[in-house]
Amino acid sequence: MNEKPITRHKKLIAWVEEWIRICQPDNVHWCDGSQEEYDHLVKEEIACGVAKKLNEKKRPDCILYRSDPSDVARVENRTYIASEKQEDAGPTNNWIDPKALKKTMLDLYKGSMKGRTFYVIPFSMGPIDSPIAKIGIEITDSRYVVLNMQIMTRVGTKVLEALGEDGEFVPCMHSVGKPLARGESDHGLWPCAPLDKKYISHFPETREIWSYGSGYGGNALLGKKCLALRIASVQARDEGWLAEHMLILKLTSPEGKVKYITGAFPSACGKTNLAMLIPTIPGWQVETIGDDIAWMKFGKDGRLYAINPEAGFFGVATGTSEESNPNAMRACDRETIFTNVGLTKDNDIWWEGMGMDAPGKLIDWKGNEWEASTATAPAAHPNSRFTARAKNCPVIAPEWEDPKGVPISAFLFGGRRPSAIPLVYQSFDWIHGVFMASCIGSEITAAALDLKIGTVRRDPMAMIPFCGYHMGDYFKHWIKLGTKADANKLPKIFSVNWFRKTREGKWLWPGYGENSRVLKWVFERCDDEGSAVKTPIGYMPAPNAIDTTGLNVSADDMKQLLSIDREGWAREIEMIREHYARFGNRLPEELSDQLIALEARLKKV
Ligand code: GTP
Ligand code: SPV
Ligand code: MN
Repeated sequence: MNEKPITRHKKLIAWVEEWIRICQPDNVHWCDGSQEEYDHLVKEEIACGVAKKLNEKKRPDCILYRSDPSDVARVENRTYIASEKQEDAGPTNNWIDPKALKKTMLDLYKGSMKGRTFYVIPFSMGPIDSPIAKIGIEITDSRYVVLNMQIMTRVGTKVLEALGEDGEFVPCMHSVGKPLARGESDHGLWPCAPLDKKYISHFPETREIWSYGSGYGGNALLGKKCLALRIASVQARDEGWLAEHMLILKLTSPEGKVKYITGAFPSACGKTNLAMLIPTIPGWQVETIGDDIAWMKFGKDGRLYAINPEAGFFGVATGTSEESNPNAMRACDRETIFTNVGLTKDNDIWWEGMGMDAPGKLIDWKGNEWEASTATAPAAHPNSRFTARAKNCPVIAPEWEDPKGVPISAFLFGGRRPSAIPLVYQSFDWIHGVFMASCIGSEITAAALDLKIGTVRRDPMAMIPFCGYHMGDYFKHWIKLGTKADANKLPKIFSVNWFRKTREGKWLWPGYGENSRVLKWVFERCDDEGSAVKTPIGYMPAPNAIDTTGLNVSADDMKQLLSIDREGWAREIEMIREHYARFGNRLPEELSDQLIALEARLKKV
């Protein structure tokens, strides 16, 4: 145990001491980020029964957790942006007065760590030597959080060294909210508080994060959505950069030319899969820079450079298979934490869509016996996850930790849209692209606990749950960045939709590796090559511009994927109008003008 601070940062020490007084833990440990520390914590978790060691031969250094059934995903209706003024949180965020919220939460934090250890996790979002990186310090009483943070971020003494005696950090406070009485144990169960006691709170003006009651994913690994998106988006607005819910991939052509492309899709809509894709078209190569978050700043050359602030993948397990994403499968061969998947008889893992039948009887994510033939519910929770190290991904790009980032050529925006939205189209210019991104819609997935799965909601830039301020101002920020920049050096903007369905509910587009065909067209468009036709909605691939050699999609289906559905777009216009009405006078005029212009163009033809 490192009980004493391994830093001389006075403000940090004072902050930690204050929380120790409030939370009254039994022990304190400053994390050094070492392998020994990781191994020791794993041993403790296995000894107390909350984690299970997996088959060492099949999955070396892997463990399995089963969470509480009430604590399986982000909880959007318990997530707060507590800005001083309500209007600054905007219509898409939950707001509580920061003083009132702190009072409520302080009452909850009082004595909340009794019987537990108080861990201090110094972490860096981004390579420690990157000018784009930021340091956070997370306090937590969850060993699950410490272990996951060790994979997802850069943790430990080296971060404190970089922080020095007066460096800036984002304070991140977390407790699972389940104090233990003397002699009481968790009995091998996942500790958390009931839903109405969970708070995932952000104080944007003071750049603080307070999380209480949940141990799962984005609710508890505070570097991820809380810091790297909700707080960072506010910092990015103030400092003139972008913090986005985007994958970053490196695309190499058969001629060896390289372009970096980002993609913003809502939760569980295909970022990890696209970031690790294996192209089906010969000679093309995709490598991964990041799978969930991009921080982007303009370089001296006027181009936009992106880093992946994370060091691992907190990926959706369900549906990941040797066929759909072999690179993700390889990344979780070793040193991986699995959460809420099925456990096989030989201590391996299994989930729906893994590409093979369940091997006999399993233990499901709730800890019950499970058999495929009699099961009434899935063995793995639909939002079950793997936490894997980026370095274990076979296609991680050698430059993924380049401190200056990689120059971005294109932004893709998309969502799950069974109808209307074509496979791909390109914006006329930056503002039109911002317009497209601002009205992206997507069917809701299982990544958030409290929403109705399957209904289409508008999710601008895939940031609805993650923008830390008024979304109208966020649109303004996007417009301003583009207006100030050299238009020729800005990323080109595309809308993509891998999720079109037939009337019978079958996928119209095979997706996954076949998405490389769309990437190829995007690549060519970035060089002003690749033929396109100007349509009312944007530039669309000219007939035969998408390489369909060897593709098993009929010409009719291809036509449907790349046509403009008049009725669908008429409905779309109405839905965008409704969506825009939410932002009142904080909706930039440029965007309402874009909507009027789109409507006029659609009527003309
Ligand atoms: P978060 O980690 O929640 O942000 O999700 P993500 O955007 O990284 O989504 P991910 O790549 O994990 O995919 C989520 C689900 O969508 C998985 O079940 C995938 O199998 C499925 N999926 C991904 N790409 C495609 C695609 O091109 N076509 C189809 N039909 N499904 C896809
Ligand atoms: C998402 O929901 O977009 C995720 C998973 O990437 S979580 O870390 O829980 O936010
Ligand atoms: Mn995500």
